[in-house]
Amino acid sequence: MPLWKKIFIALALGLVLGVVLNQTGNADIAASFKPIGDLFIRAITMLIVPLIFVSLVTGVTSLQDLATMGRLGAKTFALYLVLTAVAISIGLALSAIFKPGVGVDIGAASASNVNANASEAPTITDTLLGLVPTNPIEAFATANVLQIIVFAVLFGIAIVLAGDVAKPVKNFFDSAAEVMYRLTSIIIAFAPYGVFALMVWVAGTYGLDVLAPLAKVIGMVYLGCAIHALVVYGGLIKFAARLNPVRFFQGSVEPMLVAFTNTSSSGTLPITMMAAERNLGVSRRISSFVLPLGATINMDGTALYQGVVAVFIAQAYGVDLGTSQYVTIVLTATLASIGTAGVPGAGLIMLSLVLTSIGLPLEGVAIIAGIDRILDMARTSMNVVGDCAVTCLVARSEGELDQAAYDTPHVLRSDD
Ligand code: DAS
Repeated sequence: MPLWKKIFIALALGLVLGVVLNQTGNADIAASFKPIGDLFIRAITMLIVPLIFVSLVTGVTSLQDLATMGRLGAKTFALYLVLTAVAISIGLALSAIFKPGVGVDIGAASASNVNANASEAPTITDTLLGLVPTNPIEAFATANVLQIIVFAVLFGIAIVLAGDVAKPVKNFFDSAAEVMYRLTSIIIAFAPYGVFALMVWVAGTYGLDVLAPLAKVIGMVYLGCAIHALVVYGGLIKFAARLNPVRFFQGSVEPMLVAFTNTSSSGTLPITMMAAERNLGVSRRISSFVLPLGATINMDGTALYQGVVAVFIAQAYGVDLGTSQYVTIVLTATLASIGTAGVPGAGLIMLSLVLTSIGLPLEGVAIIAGIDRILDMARTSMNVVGDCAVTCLVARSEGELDQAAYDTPHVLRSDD
């Protein structure tokens, strides 16, 4: 049985068992599943730093020339930024049309939530300066993914420029990347167990009642993500890449489901890279460059969520937003999503940046905090699907997408 089926069954069973445990007053039993899910997340997280570094270095050194890398980088960044702005606009439009915040009882909603200690969001300047590591070892030790990416790209460029004298270093990284991919496929085999345990814990902890007062805003985020994925990504895959969109979503299903349960783009990255290569036929050269970048700076789901929630909070507090405030939300949420780390709950922290930019009360974050995990599941899943879409588009435009592999209904298997 292909891995995606095992993961989907695990997710469904976990959801049912979690809801039953919650409804029968056994939330403590559901909570006992969390360590199993955490073990899986830790195992995947263990891969991130070495996998990103060696695969990026290998990806860069495999580029024939630096002009190619410049072209790749320009395409990748342009697609990431434009798609994020489109995602926010969809989120804003949905909230403006369906008005999820009108009539919400702020007292009840915020009372049911833990106090959101949304730590101070970094300024845009801090985010840009912070891209350059003052100590690469510290960047590795603290898993600062953006700094690792910057160092890996520069390190790879230096290998290319050093020529033959650096051949042994290039060969080392080529084989190290192979080893890391093999290790990744070993750990991916445990995804169904991790997904099952996480779903039991989430469904058993949150149950259905906490969702009631905020059901509309949850619906808006999920609807927005579905529209953006199907219409925008599906449309680009079909009309820009001239590929079968159904195969695209089939090929993205493992990262989509794992991201849905672990709510971490970075934590899903090893699986996203395997799926891009094995299911979607993207060359390792492209995927090892585009995906690590995407896992940290491309967060269409997060941006859409911030668009929906900012308008929801304005409506809940009876604040009418003007055109300039909508424009501010688009710009701030786009930049905020670049600075958002690919870890659980990061979008909630960046939400304070968006709310501050348009003068909305930060208490609004407390309203959302209690259901943020539910929202994080959808937005992270879409963040990852967006990364897969851009990597397909870039690979296709570079002639580095294996059409035969893309069209083969081969999906990741746990015995790969
Ligand atoms: N959970 C984040 C991610 O991993 C997204 C978010 O929190 O908005 O992509």
